[in-house]
Amino acid sequence: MRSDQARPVKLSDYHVPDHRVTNVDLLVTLHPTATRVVAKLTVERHPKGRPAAPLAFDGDELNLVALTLDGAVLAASAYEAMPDRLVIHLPPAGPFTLTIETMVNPEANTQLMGLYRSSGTWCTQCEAEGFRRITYFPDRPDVLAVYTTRIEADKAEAPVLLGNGNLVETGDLGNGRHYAVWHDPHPKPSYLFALVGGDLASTSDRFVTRSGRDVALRIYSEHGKEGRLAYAMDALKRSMRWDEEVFGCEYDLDIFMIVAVSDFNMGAMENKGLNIFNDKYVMALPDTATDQDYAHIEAVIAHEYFHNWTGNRITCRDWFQLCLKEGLTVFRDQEFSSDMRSRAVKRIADVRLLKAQQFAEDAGPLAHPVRPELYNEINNFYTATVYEKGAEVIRVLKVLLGPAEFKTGMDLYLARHDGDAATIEDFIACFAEASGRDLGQFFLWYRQSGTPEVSVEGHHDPKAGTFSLDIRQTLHPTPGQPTKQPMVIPLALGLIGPDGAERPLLTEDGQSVPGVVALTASRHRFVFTGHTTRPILSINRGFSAPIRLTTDLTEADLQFLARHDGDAYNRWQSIQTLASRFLIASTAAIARGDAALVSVPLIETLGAVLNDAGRDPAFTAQALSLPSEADIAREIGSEVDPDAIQAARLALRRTISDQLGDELVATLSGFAAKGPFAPDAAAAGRRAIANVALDLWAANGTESRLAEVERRFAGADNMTDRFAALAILAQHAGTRREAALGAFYERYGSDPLIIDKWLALQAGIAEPATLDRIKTLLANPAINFGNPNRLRALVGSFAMTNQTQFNRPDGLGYGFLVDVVLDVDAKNSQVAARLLSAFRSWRAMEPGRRGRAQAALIRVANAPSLSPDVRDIVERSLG
Ligand code: 0A1
Ligand code: ZN
Repeated sequence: MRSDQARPVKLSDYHVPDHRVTNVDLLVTLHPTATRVVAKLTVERHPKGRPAAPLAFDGDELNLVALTLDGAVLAASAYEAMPDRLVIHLPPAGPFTLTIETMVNPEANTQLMGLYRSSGTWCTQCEAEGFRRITYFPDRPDVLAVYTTRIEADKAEAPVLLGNGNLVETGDLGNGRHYAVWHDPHPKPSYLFALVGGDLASTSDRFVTRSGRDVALRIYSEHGKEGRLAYAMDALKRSMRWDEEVFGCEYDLDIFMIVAVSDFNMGAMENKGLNIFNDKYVMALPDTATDQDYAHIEAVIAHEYFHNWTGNRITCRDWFQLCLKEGLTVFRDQEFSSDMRSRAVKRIADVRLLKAQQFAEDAGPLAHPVRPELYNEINNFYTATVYEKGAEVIRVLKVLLGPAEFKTGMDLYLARHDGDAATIEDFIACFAEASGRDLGQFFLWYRQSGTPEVSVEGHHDPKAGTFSLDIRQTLHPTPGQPTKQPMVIPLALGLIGPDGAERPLLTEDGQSVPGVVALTASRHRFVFTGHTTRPILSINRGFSAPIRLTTDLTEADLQFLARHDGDAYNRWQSIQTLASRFLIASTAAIARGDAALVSVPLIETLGAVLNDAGRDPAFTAQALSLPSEADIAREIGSEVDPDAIQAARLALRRTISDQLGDELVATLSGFAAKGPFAPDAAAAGRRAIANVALDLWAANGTESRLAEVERRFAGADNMTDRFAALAILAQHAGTRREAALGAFYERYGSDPLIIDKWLALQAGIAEPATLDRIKTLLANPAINFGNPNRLRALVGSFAMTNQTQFNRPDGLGYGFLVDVVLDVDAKNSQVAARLLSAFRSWRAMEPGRRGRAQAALIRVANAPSLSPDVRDIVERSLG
């Protein structure tokens, strides 16, 4: 498998390909088990390649049927065809045509890479190295070719035949067969190739670009599900308009298609003109999707569409540059959602995700730079670090340069590199040139892994009227990086007077400074004047840098900021910091054998937040959502006892429930649903605050309160409210819970995407009986756990979110995950490797759990015949 390059693959070993392909003519004859692929390739030596190099194309489990060069059959001694490689020993010096015939079995393709079948539909997934499972090819992103794809199939089995680019021809072949020819004029790397064949339903629309191109829009799904595509279509049209208006990016083909399939390893894929989606990120109706689903659909539709420029028109030179397209495109989709919804609430949601996923990755054995320098298996680098931190790094750049220079740099990048396979250096050079700045130190954000820790101390000198800040930064060693250099860290800040008014930032010589300071060294002192009374510091506003921040802000300061900070993000952060500090202390008390603590200031602050809910309901919902158990574990950092954390958190929830009952009821009635369901941000915000209030109100488990939740579950007229009520009931053991879970299954049992919600909810129940419940569900023959979404919903949710049960002290949670990973690995190694990465924080556990996690990982390492994907994760996890 994939033996073209020595493993590990190193960025420093990059060299241009010896041969490149400029034109690809494909004939694909679809058959469930024996699909024939004839690839006619125009090949030439790369002028910078090694002059006498043999031709060596990649393959993966391929079966060569025929091979000709310029029409002539090659002698057996002239080439070597293996499942993973085709070598032609003495290829001609000038351009030539290579015709390669291979036979593949889509039905047997359980890896879901290359050409496979999902519910009878033929579809492809070629990123990162899937094209080599279809035909022999230099399957690397710096080989750009023009593709023409002719697809032939049985009309009844596949009335719909789709490819990249524009449709140029269709016709009848007789015998119930037909064909379609698609031509994509834009040169592209093989990972953006796609085709689809099947009996699909669709919905259509049109979009006229700003220069007048009339684009047909089409979204395909299984029959019977086409009624759920309207929101995705709406999100697509909004994305197309927004990208023209904000980034100046216009669509460049006559048709744009999205196909929703039910078996997919990731979220979605940006194939040129033919995006293929996990159906979870396409289909939504008020009765089937939650507000969160709607928001995800909007974001993923936008993300894939935005790749048309950042990823497709400008692609990556090699896979080390993955963040060039992914970080930038996440940044773009975040900006889009911010413009569509509330910017502050979106920022809070993004930072929550970043901390939960990326900070956890950065703190453990799987830490890697945003641009890695070495990999064994590229599939394992589609990570929160490449995506989410990759987006944060671009945000840091924007804060450092300011919006105008950032835009100039971005425009230059889009103009200069259109048609290129580019690098991060190319990208940053555009911003350096546009701004005239040296971005050498900034580049460390791409090279150094780990989350910078920044500590801030404020000193007020009333006599001198100064307020000074002493700031230090530290970056701890991470795998492969024992020593680090100081980073450039922009900190947006404000100084607030006791009256709540923002004070001007004045330096010692009386100069007014903008609201951002940049750290460049390990230590800095900033002195501000004009402060005869002590100001309250608001720092890292809007999460201007992705750092772990500690400050000497007191509890009273944080309470003050929670009410008065003009920066909404920091109002939220202050509440989180208050809650987090309290929960860490309470956890320690419980671990010592004492009772859980009580915090009057925290309860007061939450009460004030609730009373102010009308100002921004969606914000208030975020403000009232306490740090998760995993958040607290991450803050504690070592010797973690998940049971103590859970006890502390549950005790706080009970206190809130008991002491803020009246405020919670008032919120509940104040935000009761009005009128028919609408998925917009304002209506979603009202549902969010009502459901957070309901959850906290019921948290003390009072019979009457749970009965009210049950009533709301039964009476809900949309999935958001119904599922929120079910999630509350699921936290309280007893017949009420089981009845509600049963009723939900009864109603939605035939709808796999909704069953995923039901599975995930049960996987998250924080009780010892959960493991047996999961095992029983996994054995349920009515549920297809061969489907990645089902498996992730049950097993992935358990391992990633159920802190106490995955990390059971007896190690049975770890053992279960290992059993599943080893079983799944042979069928779908990407999904197995992702599940295994749930061990990423094992070293932070207390010694008992740590020992059991290590033993579980060693069991994986010692298993016979691991995939490269799982081998890579287990070796790095133990390393
Ligand atoms: N480029 C896609 C992500 C993706 C990556 C790999 C895949 O198959 C292994 C599929 C999709 C995106 O960023 O959306
Ligand atoms: Zn992407």
